[in-house]
Amino acid sequence: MSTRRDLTESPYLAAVTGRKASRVPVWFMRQAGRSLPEYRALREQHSMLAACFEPEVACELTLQPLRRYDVDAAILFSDIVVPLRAAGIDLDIVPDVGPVISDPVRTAADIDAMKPLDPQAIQPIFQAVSLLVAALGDVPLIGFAGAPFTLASYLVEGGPSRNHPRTKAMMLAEPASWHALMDKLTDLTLGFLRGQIDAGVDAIQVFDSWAGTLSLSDYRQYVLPYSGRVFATLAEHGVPMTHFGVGTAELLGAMSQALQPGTATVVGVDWRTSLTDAAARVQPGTGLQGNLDPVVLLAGWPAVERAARAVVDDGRRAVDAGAAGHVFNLGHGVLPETDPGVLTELVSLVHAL
Ligand code: 1CP
Repeated sequence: MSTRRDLTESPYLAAVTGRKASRVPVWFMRQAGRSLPEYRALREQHSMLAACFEPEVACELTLQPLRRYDVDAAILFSDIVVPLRAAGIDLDIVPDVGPVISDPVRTAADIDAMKPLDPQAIQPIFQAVSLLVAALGDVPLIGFAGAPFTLASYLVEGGPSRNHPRTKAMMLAEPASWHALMDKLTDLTLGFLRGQIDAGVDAIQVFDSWAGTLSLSDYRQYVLPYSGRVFATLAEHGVPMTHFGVGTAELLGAMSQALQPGTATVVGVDWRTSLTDAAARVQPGTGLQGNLDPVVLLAGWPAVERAARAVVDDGRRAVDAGAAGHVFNLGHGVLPETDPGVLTELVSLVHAL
């Protein structure tokens, strides 16, 4: 177990703990990845999963964007399905597709057969965190995991899905199976995050990327108790926690309830909701992260500049309206076709505003 670094001066950590930041902090979801030629070059030698389980490679892929962009945080290079793999589930991360599960989990017997996280198998990810903490200097490292619902969606569907029909069918028609599955995935998420915290990450983000597919009442009944258990259990570590999903306008209040009020908590917002509206929906004392539409980055610099200024202004209004702080980010991940030069300029602009 390592001791956490003292990063009191970090603008990112100031914003997520409700202190005044010296500048608007900025980082990008998927700042590593296919938009970077150096990423594509290194990935030619390692499959996605192999890269995640090789500490030196995961460390290098995490650092690549920091050499280009003056971002205020690094995010561990890994994937939300990595703990599933380390719990013995046969899966692959297929280029241009995403995670594919060989034997999807669909019956009570399938759920019963699910094993806990193998501490040995997951160790390389925590080693990557240790390497990064030593290499990063004064830049904070964000650890992450998938939320139980988004993990369940891949396990039950067997891969990426637009409407998540089998996942919703299990949730609504076989609630006992659903709750058993979510309980196991909550333990898995907790084990993955605890290991990262013990290895020294400075903050965590929980991705419930596909929660926006649910109605508010289904979210409250079938998902919130489990995401809530993740945050409640981790609150004692005192590490700032961000809760993110896409298309979650109607869920923002519930997602902020899942976070533990009174701790350093942030809700990630996509581009469909203004930060000012989000501030009115989340619990008092919650910070906000977001929310430039990643597609705007493909629309040329004048459009990027206009949109970025609007996000920074909206963030200021959100803070005036009670948000605990604002971290500039995209509303979802960097698209592979994004010009890295635009991101370099965007970081400079946000810092200058
Ligand atoms: O730089 C970073 O952001 C760190 C790396 C990172 C993170 C935070 C990766 C690497 N994956 C993730 C999280 C992740 N993985 C999420 C949550 C964030 C989000 O909503 O984007 C999700 C839903 C996944 C699942 C996944 N893995 C997908 C999505 C599939 C779908 O359903 O549409 C994909 C395409 C992957 C593969 C993957 N993970 C990461 C990268 C760089 C890639 C692409 C691999 C490649 O082809 O090079």
